[in-house]
Amino acid sequence: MKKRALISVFDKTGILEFAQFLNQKGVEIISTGGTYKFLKENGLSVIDVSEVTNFKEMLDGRVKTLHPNIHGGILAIRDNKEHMDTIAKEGIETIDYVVVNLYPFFREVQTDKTFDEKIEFIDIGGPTMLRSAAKSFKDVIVICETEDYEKVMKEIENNGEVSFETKKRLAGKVFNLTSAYDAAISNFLLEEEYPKYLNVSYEKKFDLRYGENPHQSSAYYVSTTENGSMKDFVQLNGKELSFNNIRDMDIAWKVANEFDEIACCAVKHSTPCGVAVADDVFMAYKKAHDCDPVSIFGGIVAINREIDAKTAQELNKIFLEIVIAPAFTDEALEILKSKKNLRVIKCEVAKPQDKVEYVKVDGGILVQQTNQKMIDNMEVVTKKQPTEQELKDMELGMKVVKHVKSNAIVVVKDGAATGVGTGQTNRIWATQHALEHAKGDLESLEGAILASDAFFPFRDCVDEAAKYGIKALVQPGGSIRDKESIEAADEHGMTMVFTGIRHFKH
Ligand code: 93A
Repeated sequence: MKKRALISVFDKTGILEFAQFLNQKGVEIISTGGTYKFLKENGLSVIDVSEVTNFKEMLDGRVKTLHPNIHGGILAIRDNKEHMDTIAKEGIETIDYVVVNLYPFFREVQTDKTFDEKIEFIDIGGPTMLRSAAKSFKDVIVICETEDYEKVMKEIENNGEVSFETKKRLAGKVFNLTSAYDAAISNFLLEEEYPKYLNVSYEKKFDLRYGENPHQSSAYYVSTTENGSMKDFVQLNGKELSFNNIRDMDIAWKVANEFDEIACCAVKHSTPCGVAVADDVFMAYKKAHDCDPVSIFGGIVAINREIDAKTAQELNKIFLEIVIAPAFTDEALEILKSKKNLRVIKCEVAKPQDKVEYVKVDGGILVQQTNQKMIDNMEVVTKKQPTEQELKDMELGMKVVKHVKSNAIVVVKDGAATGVGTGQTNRIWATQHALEHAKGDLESLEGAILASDAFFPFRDCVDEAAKYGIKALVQPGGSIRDKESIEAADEHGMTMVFTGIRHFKH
């Protein structure tokens, strides 16, 4: 019996070649409105789908292919005699290829089109045909992505048929797509109720060489429904990005974007190891670098302004994995490009857009709103008041601790995070680490502030900070022993500010 292909594609890329190929193999082509017109205009002999359904396309195209003559032809099991008799009796012929790509809901939902216009991009007939064909994959070759035309043509050319394995894989891809497609629609309609009715919808951006370690396979996916910096960056130079690179770059960019002023953040192993603000880009980098000249080696540097030649020269003095910024002067780019492997990333300055984030646990997933509230209000709880500079440094400190794994303590002086205590299992160790690191060769940390991501459980952190000459502290407050910490601060002649907002990052 003559083979038939049903082709209905929104994206016409590559379809002419593929349809011509099938046609040469003696396959009859059936098509919907736009696809029919396109193929016909290009000289192919095509049958209009309405000839198969005996129905005109109706309701502005909402009903084109939703018909038993289509779905019977796809779903009938070929080696089931009863099925074949049934369709024969109804005058339905089998369909052996289904080639469909959907209305671009993923893309359109992110535009500024109206709500009603977006609704019209919900494809109904397309997913229905795809799902029918995918269920019938033993009998029907189903293609939902333009990139698969080539593969199918090759197999037919070489083997005269498409293997079971390929057919199964093509069917799997259909359900992968349709589930993401439906998830995107549900997220669009239920967005206000995030994360209560969240459905995960991602599409692959690219495969990665490996995951955190070389023996772990890995890929990078981006949201189909949400915007965000890590979706649209452009790589201008350097080696291919790795799993760890993208993760670190995301953190560096988030920290840099906490600031309206010129800011630089260096990240190493998903922890900020240098953060600074300054009046110019060069100084912001220099200060961030000097926070921790050891850890920044092999790190990632994010700057929230255009990078100039002078800064590029300075960046090139050490080995870095990535430099990320919204722009580069031509000269700066040339300088950075002289390092063949250095990944240079251009990314628009933007506050993080994710409304929710996930943490994977074995067999489950935790979903929460993203941490978007920095401070409730700056309440001075000691006799001593903070100076203007201390207040500024406290704000910087909170912006950094927010992105540092708990227990997190950050020491800040004159617009630079000079000590970062991260991921310790108790607060006093984090405090000691941050203080010791910030001190370096200095006599005292006088003039620096110390920021904590969560309340001090005891007065010991305050006492420890006092030993190093710290005179100002910022923390959320909220411990049952707050009084003891306040007393300690007063005893040492320190100022302490409560912010009211905890920034655990586990
Ligand atoms: O409006 S639909 O949901 N109703 C249908 O019956 C139907 N059949 C195919 N959308 C439908 N399609 C979609 O039309 C396909 O998924 C494809 O994206 C598009 C191709 O239309 P045309 O051939 O007119 O360009």
